[in-house]
Amino acid sequence: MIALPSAKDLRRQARDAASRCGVDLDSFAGDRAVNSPINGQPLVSVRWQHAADVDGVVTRAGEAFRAWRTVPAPVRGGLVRRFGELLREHKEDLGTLVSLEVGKITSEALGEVQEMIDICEFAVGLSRQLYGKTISSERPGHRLMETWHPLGVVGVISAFNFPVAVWSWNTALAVVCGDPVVWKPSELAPLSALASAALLDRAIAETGAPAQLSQVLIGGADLGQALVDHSGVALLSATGSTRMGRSAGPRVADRFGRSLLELGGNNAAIVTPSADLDLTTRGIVFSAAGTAGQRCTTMRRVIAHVDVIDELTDRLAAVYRRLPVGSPIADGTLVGPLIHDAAYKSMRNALEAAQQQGGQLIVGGRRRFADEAPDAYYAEPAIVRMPEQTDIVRQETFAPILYVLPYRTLDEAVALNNDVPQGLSSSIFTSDQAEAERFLAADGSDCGIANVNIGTSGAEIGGAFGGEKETGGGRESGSDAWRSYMRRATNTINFSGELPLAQGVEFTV
Ligand code: UN1
Repeated sequence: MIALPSAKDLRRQARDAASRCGVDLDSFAGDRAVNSPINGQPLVSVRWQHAADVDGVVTRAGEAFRAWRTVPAPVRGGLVRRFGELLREHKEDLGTLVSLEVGKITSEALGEVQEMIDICEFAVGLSRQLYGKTISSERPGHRLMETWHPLGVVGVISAFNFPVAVWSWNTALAVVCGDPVVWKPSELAPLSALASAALLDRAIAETGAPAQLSQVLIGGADLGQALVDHSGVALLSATGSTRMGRSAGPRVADRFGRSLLELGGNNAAIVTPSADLDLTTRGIVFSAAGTAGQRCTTMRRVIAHVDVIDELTDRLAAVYRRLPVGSPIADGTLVGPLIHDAAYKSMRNALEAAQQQGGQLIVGGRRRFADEAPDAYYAEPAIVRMPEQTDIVRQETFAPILYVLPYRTLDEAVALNNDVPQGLSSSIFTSDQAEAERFLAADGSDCGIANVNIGTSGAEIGGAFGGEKETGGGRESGSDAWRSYMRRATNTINFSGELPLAQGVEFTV
């Protein structure tokens, strides 16, 4: 049995939460249903914009850019500070919308909003730290330096699984870097997008920043395509499938735009014989089953030493058997629904393929609550023991399937970790420092994120986030990811009163 609130109650919750954030959903009413994965029923219907609208939106963003780029960066930080305060005030409202629209359990939905608050704090500090270098010149009486300037309009395409946090990583940085943002959220999650954007609009109005600094495009893939191709978009930051990135990346490059891609992951943990299996089990379960396996950082593979693989698999299976699957807004649930029927179908297909390729289904994989909620897709997270890393294991299936593979030597384990097309996140569970260092070394994990004794998901905002190979190479969020949102100028300043040329060149007439 699943205790589901009535469809009417879910609709009321969505409406109330949006309204508290300043969004009157009636003013966006249209013919496109926004379904809740909790019951598979419409929460509300919205109007979609058209590709023809994009040019005007980008042009207005360009106007905002020309005003905003000369505002001092610490003043720009003031806007982000106010936005962060509003996010704190409305954390529960946004969390509710995230749960209703994409099915995240309450704690993870609130965690997503916390990431938004955290990146705002980071960006406010950053607004006084957009440092360039001073470099020694080879010529007397000269100085070299670099200056970082605002880049231009930033287009953000975000995915359903982090419907608001990924936009805020981009937006908080872009705004302090002097750039306006045009956002095309996932068509599956327009409500949390409208609510987040309304809070930013309020901060913009209160601080007197240009109104068109933040704009949202509600609609389908054609809007994203128009952003990809628009020469007025200086940076396109896109999160989604490798297929989407393979199309968008070259098109942005073709017009000499900049892109920041955050695409698929196929993240693994290596478990060595010295690993603390209690901690390892907890770390794996959160990363593999959390968010119903729908994070790009979700752990999809465990590469376990032959001496521990049986015990580890037994421990994982025991925890999986008691994982509470159910309504994401009910107390105690840890695994909510998949986003839609296609996600469930891809899970079923992958499980079938894995078994054809020699895999043994250890636990999970069944659909739950199909009688009470025929249009919602709740699935038991699955564990499949694989004899080797077959084709299906090398693919990213955006669902909670964990493949467990054996290894004998650490070199073999590292090779398996790296032998997938994606390169986002990875971890090693070990108590042996040499093994940990080997995993983190130049010939270790080839991923953008490599962890020790924690899972692959749930990164903090302070580090740069992103990965290599088919993950797309982009870095968002913390560290020096801000540089993608600015252009660098190298300046040579001559205060010598002479004109010596570099490289000893003589050119006197
Ligand atoms: C994503 O799934 O697109 O590290 C982002 C994590 C989160 C972000 C995931 N902080 O799991």
